Amino acid sequence: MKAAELFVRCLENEGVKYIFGIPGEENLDVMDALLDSSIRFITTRHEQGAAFMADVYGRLTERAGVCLATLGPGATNLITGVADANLDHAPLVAIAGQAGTNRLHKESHQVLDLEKVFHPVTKYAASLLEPEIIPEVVRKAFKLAQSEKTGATFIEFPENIAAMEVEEACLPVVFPPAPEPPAAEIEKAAALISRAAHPLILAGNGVVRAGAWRQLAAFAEHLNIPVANTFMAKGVIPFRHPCALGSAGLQSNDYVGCGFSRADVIISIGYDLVEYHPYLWHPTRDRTIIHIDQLPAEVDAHYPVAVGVTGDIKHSLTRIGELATPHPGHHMRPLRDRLIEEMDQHHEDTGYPVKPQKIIWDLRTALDLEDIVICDVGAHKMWMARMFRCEHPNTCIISNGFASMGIAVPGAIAAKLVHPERNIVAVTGDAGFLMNSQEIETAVRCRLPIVILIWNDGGYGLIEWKQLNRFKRRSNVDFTNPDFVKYAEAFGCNGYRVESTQELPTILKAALANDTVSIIDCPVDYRENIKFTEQMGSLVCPI
Ligand SMILES: Cc1ncc(C[n+]2csc(CCOP(=O)(O)OP(=O)(O)O)c2C)c(N)n1
Repeated sequence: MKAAELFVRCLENEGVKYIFGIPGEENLDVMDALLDSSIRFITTRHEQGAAFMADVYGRLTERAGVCLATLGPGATNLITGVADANLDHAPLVAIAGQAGTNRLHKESHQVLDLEKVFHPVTKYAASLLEPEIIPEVVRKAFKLAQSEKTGATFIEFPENIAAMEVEEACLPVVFPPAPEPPAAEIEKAAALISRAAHPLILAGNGVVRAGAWRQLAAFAEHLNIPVANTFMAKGVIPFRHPCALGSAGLQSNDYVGCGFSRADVIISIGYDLVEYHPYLWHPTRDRTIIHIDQLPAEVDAHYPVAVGVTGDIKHSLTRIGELATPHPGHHMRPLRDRLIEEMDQHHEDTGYPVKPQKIIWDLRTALDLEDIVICDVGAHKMWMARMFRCEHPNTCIISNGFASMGIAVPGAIAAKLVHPERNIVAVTGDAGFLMNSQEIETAVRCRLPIVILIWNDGGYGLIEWKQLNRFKRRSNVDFTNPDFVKYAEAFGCNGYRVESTQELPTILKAALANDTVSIIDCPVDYRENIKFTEQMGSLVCPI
């Protein structure tokens, strides 16, 4: 068969259902072979959108999302989304066309050394320089993307190789089990936890990747230990659970920060340093840290590990839970109570523009607990991370490793493909929305009814917040917006503008009931940002 056909067979063999991307001149054979495949190609309007779709597909399924571009500019357009997946540990395989091998040695139209370009943003980058290596390269790209720590890989496919004949077969797909944690480390960890006066759990995205959230909740409940989660681990313990302290990750003081100050033993579970710098939650460097993860800890002066329990997280939690002595009560309960008071504080507020807390309240009320929100990056993300309650993991997706703006709209499209039965909402700033808003055409064309909720402040809100905190003045953060209702209508979507705070719940309900894409322009009152900083600046810990 043709090498391009073998390549597509190998992708099918890996269980690939969708490829997100843009065809080009240098992948004609692959695009043609896809016509005879079970794989559905989702044609996007920008390669960055395709990469973000693959990124979020990977987060929601634990199987690599796949994106495809042509050589040169198509491939470089993929990079932001690929880097996002890699640093956030989302499994993703990126594919790019390449010029024929007979012109790679010289200056040549659209040619870049893509293996080198992708090297810093992937775990593995390879070129298909011989048709015979296709089964190995594809298997390796998927195996590495899908093994801890999951991330991005890259395959470059020169056009002359794609057109060659080859006789090879795809390799069997095997998922190696996570290794057993060593018994001695489990015993040491259990002893430290039993002796602790104020233990605290820090749960990260690795708990989601390991599918270990039930074991985490059982562990916390049985031992009576409070749990702080990173932004990327929202929902790993249901927020209604009395042990849940909420999200850690804001760079300012917060109630959850009081928990870290008070804790003597911090049990980090599936936590990646990229999610929340250790110097922010462990400035004193003097607490006992127990590291529970599939892999040994990254080196960091503020993350000195007393005991590292590496191996299957589910197994580690169950075994340590059996051995450790439960604690009598969780003294950090007031931290949770204070956070809940704040979440409830503005739910009847009628001030306009709408306060962030009120938008979150109305959104949470409008959605079912299994519905999914994809957050973009900005001030809205900080509010959502802190105040949007999640009862299930992967119901509020936040990019907090690479933290790239522009993920929400394409991410919501991928989420709708994975979970057509759930409501999917992209929560985005006005700036992040316009970075990839062209993908609403993709959503409309593919009949994927998502809701896009724009927090409109006419500027780069988060940056303004930081500037005001640091310098008490603003530098170059303002812009003007198009009329988002007309913009929506031009794409064939339903557009809404929130003219008064009272109408937000009705608009959300109407938008969620639509069978096409809905865009809600919601003016937001970001004076709350500075108020929040001041409030947290004078925070007196309630424990
Ligand atoms: C691609 C990218 N460019 C720049 C940044 C830096 N950045 C972080 S938040 C932000 C402002 C976001 O503004 P907006 O989307 O309107 O959201 P808001 O902060 O107003 O809620 C910027 C510029 C980034 N994280 N990603």
